[in-house]
Amino acid sequence: PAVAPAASLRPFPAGFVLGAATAAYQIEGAAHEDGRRDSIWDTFSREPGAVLGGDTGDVACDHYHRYRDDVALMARLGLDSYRFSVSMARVVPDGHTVNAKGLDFYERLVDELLGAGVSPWLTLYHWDLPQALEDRGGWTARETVDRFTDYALAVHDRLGDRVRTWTTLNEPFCSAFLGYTAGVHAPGHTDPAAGLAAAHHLMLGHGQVVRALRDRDDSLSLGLTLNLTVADPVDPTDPRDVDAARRVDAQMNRVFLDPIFRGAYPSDLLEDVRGLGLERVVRDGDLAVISTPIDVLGVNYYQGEALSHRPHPDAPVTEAVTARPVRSPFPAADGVFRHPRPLATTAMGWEVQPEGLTRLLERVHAEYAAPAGTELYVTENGAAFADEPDGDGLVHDAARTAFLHDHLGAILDAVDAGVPVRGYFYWSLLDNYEWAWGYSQRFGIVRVDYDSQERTIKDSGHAYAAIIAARGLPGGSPAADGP
Ligand code: GBH
Repeated sequence: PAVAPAASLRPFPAGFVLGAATAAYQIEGAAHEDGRRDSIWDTFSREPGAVLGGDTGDVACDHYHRYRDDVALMARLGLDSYRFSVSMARVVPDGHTVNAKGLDFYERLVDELLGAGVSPWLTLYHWDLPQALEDRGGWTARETVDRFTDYALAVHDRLGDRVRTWTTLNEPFCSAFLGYTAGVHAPGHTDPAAGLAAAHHLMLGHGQVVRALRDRDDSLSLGLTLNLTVADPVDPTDPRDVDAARRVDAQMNRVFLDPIFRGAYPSDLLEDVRGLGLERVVRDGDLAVISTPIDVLGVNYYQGEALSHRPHPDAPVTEAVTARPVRSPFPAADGVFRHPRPLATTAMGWEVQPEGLTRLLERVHAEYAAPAGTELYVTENGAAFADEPDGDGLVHDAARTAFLHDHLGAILDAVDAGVPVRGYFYWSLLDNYEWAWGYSQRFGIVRVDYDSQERTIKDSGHAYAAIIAARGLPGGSPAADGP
């Protein structure tokens, strides 16, 4: 698409943060260097059939050794902020003893970012629990909450003077229900009760860490990131489909939003999961800790979904990548089935639905963030496409540029509707290790050649850099400009 004239620029609000995100296990490599020991993903990725192609994060993007070049890339793109995660398995390899060399790495990274004028946005937990803790029950064990708190304080000891934004968890839905109930993520269990126990302990860990960090320094900006969805009934006139959509909303969105913002599990959810032992996991006082006020809520949005009470022949209950046995991530999954819609899809098969992001932000703002005075950010959004370099060595990923443009437009639609969204992080800065999909899926605005570790900014990266430089979105959708 031609460069839009300045007149048709749709500006971002003043101070709007434009950044990109990654996570430790997906990019760092150096899996056993400087004292790092196995996390649950090192174990899981070695289980036969767990990850496509048997791929592991042993080397990944070798970011552990190339972080300086990667920060230089961020500066070239003009990113305001970089959202990264700290590997718990690097900092407390045995689950409790602090490994100074692990912290050294994050100190080097943060100093490099600050030197380049890119503001660090730190996530404490993006799924890499030390295997030593999993051996004692992982997130189903209450003890993990205290180990997580001690770990967070150790990271704060080192970086508290230079990192302002601290989020505790990335997507507890995935840690709990993809890891302990669906079996598609580490540690690979398929147990509805375990998923619920894990979800509760993850949130308790979140609340306890927010309290501990706030006690130390009340100027920090604290919160967490949730992956939220827009659950629509396939047939809005069929009460059974409406109920399927309600259940998914309860088990993906409200199971986290309500305890965190309202200090209680939703009563319809408690009804749905009756008999799965949640009441034996929750102790007096837990919900007060979980609902400790937060400054920021990060929303990760990839797609919405249409739910029916009827199975669909083409839609699996979960994203099974290999032949390994899996089940639905929902602990109360009876009569809950996803149906595909006539929408464009990405290489993951995920539906492209930017207007869902507008609706989601409006709802989360009105029902949760605004009453609590919590700032809203989109901390992930992005797409995998099968993009390969062209004859010119460049990656002409027009579909990703359109995806980025349309989702930023959807955020501006929410802003126009009165939702004060504060920023956006594209997922991901780099092509990287896409969990159960291994290296088969590329989400980056920067291509990584896994043989040479060479980085190439894709067309979408250049487009994003132009948007950041202009502080606004060029008018018209690139998708609509095509033939
Ligand atoms: C995010 O998770 C992650 O934070 C990031 O690490 C990852 O690389 C990125 O997105 C791209 O995948 O209910 O079993 O059918 C993705 C969020 C939410 C995607 C749940 C899959 C459906 C799985 N996920 N979703 S299932």
